[in-house]
Amino acid sequence: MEIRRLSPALGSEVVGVDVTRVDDAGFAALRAAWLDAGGLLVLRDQRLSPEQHLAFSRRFGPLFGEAEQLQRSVEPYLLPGHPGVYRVSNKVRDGVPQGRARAGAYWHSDVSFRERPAMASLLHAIELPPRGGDTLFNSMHTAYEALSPALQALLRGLHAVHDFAVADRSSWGQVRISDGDLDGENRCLHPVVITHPETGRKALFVNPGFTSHLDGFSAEESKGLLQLLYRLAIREEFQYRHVWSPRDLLVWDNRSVMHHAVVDYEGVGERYLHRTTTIAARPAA
Ligand SMILES: O=C(O)CCC(=O)C(=O)O
Repeated sequence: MEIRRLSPALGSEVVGVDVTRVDDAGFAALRAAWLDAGGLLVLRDQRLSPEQHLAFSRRFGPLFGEAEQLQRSVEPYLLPGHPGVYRVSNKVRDGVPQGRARAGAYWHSDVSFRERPAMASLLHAIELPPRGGDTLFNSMHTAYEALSPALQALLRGLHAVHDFAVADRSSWGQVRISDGDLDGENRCLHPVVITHPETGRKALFVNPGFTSHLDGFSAEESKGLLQLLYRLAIREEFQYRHVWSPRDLLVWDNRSVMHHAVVDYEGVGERYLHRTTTIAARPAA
């Protein structure tokens, strides 16, 4: 197995590994490479059935869709017979969407609106358009570390409300929210700065996709401060842009990475990917 860093801020590419055949020592090496790369691994050329994708994902931890349900509005997009697999796609067959179209077309950290949000997300490319459909990743460790000590100290004492209802606004109405999704289980409070439980590195933990407001601030103060943080965090030098190849399997750590799908391929071609999502412990300051 060969590991190559992809960008200064985050990401490593791994070639020469078949994730269906890694033994425990191989998995420990992959996991260490993942953490070392700031929480983003690109595993090339993985031929995976949904069962193999799920089996590899479970090695990272319990899955949404299996150990705990995701929000109801994603149910139509789960792979029939495999509720742990969420389909991201612009394909429609006989009027039936084959996955969520325009999924994640805004900066976000998966499922941050739950008390136990997402840990690893594993996205596998099955069909890709001839061009476009890249995904952007941003290191929230690097973003935090680049802030002044004075701003870091202020942020370390703060909490933010994350709310799935915010996705409706951040996606310009593309994310349809089912009634049962607004009953409180998809809204919670997290520290604004979290400490990665495995590496001890601190990361900013707010995102435009799901963060509603800063606790204890006026609406205007909260909006201004969050916009400043997003502007400071989403800088090109903290990013890696992934240009997909068929059979790529990407594993990102939602405790340290935000991501953004670039939906520039409508009318260009069909895109179809499978995502599995593991459940993190409650984030701690
Ligand atoms: O389609 C992509 O590239 C990313 C989708 C996404 O943001 C997600 O699954 O959370």
